[in-house]
Amino acid sequence: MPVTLDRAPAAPPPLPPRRTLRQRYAQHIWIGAISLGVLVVALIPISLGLLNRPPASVTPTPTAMAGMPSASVAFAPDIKPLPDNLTSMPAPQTAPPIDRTEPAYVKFNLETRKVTARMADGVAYEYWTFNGTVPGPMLRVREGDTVEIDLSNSADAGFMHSIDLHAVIGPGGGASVTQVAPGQDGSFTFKALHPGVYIYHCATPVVAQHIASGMYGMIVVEPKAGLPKVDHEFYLMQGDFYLQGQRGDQGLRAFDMNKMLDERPDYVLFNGSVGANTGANAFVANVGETVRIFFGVGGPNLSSSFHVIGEIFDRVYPEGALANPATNVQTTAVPAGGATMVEFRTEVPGTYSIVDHSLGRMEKGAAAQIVVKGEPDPEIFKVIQAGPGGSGGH
Ligand SMILES: [Cu+2]
Repeated sequence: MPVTLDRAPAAPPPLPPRRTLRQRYAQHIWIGAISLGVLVVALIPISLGLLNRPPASVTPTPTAMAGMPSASVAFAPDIKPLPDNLTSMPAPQTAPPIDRTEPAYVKFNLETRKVTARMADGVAYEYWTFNGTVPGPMLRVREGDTVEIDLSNSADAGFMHSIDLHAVIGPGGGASVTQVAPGQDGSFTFKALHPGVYIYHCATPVVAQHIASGMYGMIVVEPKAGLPKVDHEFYLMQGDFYLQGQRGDQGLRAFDMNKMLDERPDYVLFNGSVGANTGANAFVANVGETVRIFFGVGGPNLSSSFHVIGEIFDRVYPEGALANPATNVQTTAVPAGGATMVEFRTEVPGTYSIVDHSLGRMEKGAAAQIVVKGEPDPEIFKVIQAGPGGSGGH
């Protein structure tokens, strides 16, 4: 619109426009943006250099490290040569049935310590353990018992550790009073109020790292009347493990935090190593006997679809609750941080594989076996004509 100036007084010469705060800062924003652009352009060649670093399995040469020391270290997986005389961990300690009919004061001594051991052929790992095994020892008490837990952290453990037992009612399941430094002890008592199959684990941050290093085990609280007698009890726990390097890399491989956070385990294991309960280490029973498996999942991340190939669970005590079992079950879900108890009677001889039916995990080590010995029963299972493929398949 044109402006009429006829009756308007003569306007004073205009002042230079007063800049608003926004206008003044705009200048700085532009300068900042241009500077950022220059920085990005300058970084492109450096980034391309990073992408051209050697693959993870190749150790950078001293020359390459001189050029970009921090980047080279970040790309080199922490894999050391296999230790001499490498052995698997011993089998975890199991616990016999409770034969008491009265409550008692029961004391357990647990020691947290490092153990470097075989995880798979050609692969070693520095486990963090309760009492030197993965899982830790099976603890067993009776409903109504008063239980003392004495936790000592070995002097060379290198880290603080603790214990959270899911059978405990109290702060942190005990973990709030057992954060013990290397060389120190912590202890507490609790009353076992609820029967069930429970797990325990270290609960020191980063908790998942401690669990992924092997710090878990089982505590069974038998009901006052006890559990039905069976011929065999087996103790088995599943855990997922995250190692530096690529699948197939050999050596002493360190824990990989990023894989753990992404939930991409290299190994999913029963009782801490590949083959801990297969072949010569398989569980053994005879035809016509009753078998009970206490099965827990330490995790830290994966649940289990627990299944015995070629068997049907006569009874499953879902989630370790020792009342009202489900009957005639093929596969039962066991969450991370959970447990179950399953029972069945063996009917025909053979080798029965115990698996997590998320079967990709069997390729990562999640398998155990029960060898059942005895006479065939053709009425239950009879071969008419065997296929040429031998004993493979599911
Ligand atoms: Cu720990």
